[in-house]
Amino acid sequence: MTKPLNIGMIGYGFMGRAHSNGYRKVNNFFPLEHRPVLKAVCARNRDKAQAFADTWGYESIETDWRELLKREDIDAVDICTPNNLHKEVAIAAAEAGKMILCEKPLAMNVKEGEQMVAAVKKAGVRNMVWYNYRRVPAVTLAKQIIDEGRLGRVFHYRAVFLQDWTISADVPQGGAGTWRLDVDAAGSGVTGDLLAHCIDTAIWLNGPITKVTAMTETFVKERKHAESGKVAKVGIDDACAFLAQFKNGALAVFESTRYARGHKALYTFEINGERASISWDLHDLHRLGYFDHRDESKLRGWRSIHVTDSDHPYMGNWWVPGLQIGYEHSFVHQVADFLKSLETGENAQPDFESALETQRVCDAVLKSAASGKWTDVV
Ligand code: SOE
Repeated sequence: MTKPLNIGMIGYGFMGRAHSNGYRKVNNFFPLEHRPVLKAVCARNRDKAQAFADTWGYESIETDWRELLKREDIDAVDICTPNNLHKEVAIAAAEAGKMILCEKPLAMNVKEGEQMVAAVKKAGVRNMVWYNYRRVPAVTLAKQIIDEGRLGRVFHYRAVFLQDWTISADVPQGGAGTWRLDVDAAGSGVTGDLLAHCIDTAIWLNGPITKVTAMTETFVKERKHAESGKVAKVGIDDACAFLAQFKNGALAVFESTRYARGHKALYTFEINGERASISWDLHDLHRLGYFDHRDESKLRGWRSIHVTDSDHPYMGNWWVPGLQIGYEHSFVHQVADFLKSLETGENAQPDFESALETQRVCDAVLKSAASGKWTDVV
């Protein structure tokens, strides 16, 4: 018999759906001691909360997150709100003794993140941040290849995350989905929303980033606010590019924008080492590019590894070799790893403390863009 883990979900947007889907599927594919039970979903709007509960099978609804935290039948709180609520909810959840699964980025800035880390440590509650791309099997395979030392010394890391959905000046700031354009709700633009993914993966694969130099641009300077209806200054970065150095000496180039016409969610990275290189592309997420200079020269070339074999990360739990999975499964894997952490006693990664490292890089990037200077990650 599996043990129930009662989930209280706060928020019901895109990520609320992605996480709920993960909770619902995980036990069908991963043998685990615990089983998520969709106990309650919380949103300010009662009708929307009820509609979400009906669609996803939540047993009950709340319209005030504080009431959700008071409930004794909730074991774990999933924070899927806009970023400006992460800190307050997470600290209150920790004080209420709840486990916390928080959507990325951890916080609006490092100061908030530090308070959140202190709160979960003090309360001794299990915690995790949803950086789902680590759990795409091809990305996890990249980690294994690197940890096996196959690349040798790493020289270069290159990552981009490109979108094009905010080019029109008619896209509002604030409101469902478009809160990502409102600096008061999001904290930053592409830096916290998209580069945070690239940075999390980069630190995981190649170690700490020590310094950065960045530039940002806000192409559309004013937008109507969806809630007030008033035209207001846009405070987020629409685009950001930065150079970085890792502690291991490798050089990095990162770029993100929501103005790359034709790209919807093009997250790619390439790593060049002394002996081998790796590349990955979210639009072809089940493949990993691998080049090994030690191959016999007449056969040497970039391999395109179809990461669907049963000895590839997570894949033994899905279909038969050759049949691929997709984006949604990265969330199923993250739930599986979280539930596994209840068995092992170790936090599933990244936990708040580890996600704070990504936040430190984001803050350094924004600071550097403002000052025009190289900035240490502190
Ligand atoms: C923004 O469009 C967004 O949905 C991000 O918020 C997600 O974190 C990213 O995975 C996809 O793009």
